[in-house]
Amino acid sequence: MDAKQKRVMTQNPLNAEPPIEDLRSWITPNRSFFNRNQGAIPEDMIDINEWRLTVTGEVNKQLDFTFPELLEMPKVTVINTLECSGNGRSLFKEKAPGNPWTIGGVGNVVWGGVWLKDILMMAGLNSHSRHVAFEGFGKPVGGSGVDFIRSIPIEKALQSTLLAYEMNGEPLPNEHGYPMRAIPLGWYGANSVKWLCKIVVMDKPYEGYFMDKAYRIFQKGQDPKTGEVVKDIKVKSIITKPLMNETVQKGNVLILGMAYAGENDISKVEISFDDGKSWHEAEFISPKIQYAWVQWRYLWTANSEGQIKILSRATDVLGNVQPFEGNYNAHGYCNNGILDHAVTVHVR
Ligand SMILES: Nc1nc2c(c(=O)[nH]1)N[C@H]1C(S)=C(S)[C@@H](COP(=O)(O)O)O[C@H]1N2
Ligand SMILES: [Mo]
Repeated sequence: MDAKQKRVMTQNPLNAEPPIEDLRSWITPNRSFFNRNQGAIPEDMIDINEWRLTVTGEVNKQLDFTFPELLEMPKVTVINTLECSGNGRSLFKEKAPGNPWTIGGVGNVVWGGVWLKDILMMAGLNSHSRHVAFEGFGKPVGGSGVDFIRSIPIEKALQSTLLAYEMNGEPLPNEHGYPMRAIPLGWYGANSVKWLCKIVVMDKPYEGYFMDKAYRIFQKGQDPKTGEVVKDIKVKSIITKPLMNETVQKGNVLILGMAYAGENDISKVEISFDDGKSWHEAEFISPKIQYAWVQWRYLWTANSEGQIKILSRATDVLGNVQPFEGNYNAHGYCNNGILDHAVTVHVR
């Protein structure tokens, strides 16, 4: 049987989500990883001999790294779940503009690269080094017409931000940011600048469209800039089996899913068949490590025929519990609502 294709939401720029079946493996294969682009993917792959990673701004000395120089630095591999903040948008009861993601705007990958910290230490920081801005290639298309630049606080840059050049053991595919992308671990995809070429250390957050207008959580009528910046991934669980509206046989039914909470570990996942009146604990069936989602399963005995709604609820180690309804906002970001992610099945 042929593998199902991704669901393309827009072709240019490319925005696409994998079939839900592809989210059933703990590691997401490169070909099944979602695509999210504000602009065009570089038509010709960046020439690795020409490419430099420039580190500038509030540093003691500007540095230009060649790709081989970065390969010689200590290599780290990290398993990290990357989710687009718009994931789950189409599941909000109220419509929000943007790509109509269901649950597939997320994937878990073995990233290989170098710590941003190592590079910043080589450049040398000073008391004005407060934020780190990432600039990537990528021709702007569509409404915004501006470059994709994002900045993160220096603390995050020094603690847990990877500069990745490998995705599941392969060089980063062109559409996923070849030759390098920034990955603030456990944070939403918007912070993961692809086709990275310049790092600017700044004394304040970078100001621009993708910092101040897009990727802010605000309500209609509110000034976007007063909203919270999209940063760390919120606690969430998804059901990957059965599929929405699937027909299942009476008897034993295997329920599978993933749970993740960005920087925090998941402590439990529970399942409900009665709209949240009673909960049953699911079992973890994958490795459980920081920044990576955990796979869970629940073996359900479906006793009666008819339509049943399956709910899943994740809790992280800090006690954050997935809410019944996601916090609706103008751009439809960060939907982690339990009800919005319920799966209805028909028992025969
Ligand atoms: N240069 C650049 N980097 C980018 C983007 C972009 O449009 N241009 N999109 C961001 C967003 S919103 C997400 S969710 C992720 C998506 O990465 P992917 O296409 O590899 O899934 O890349 C981020 N990095
Ligand atoms: Mo995103």
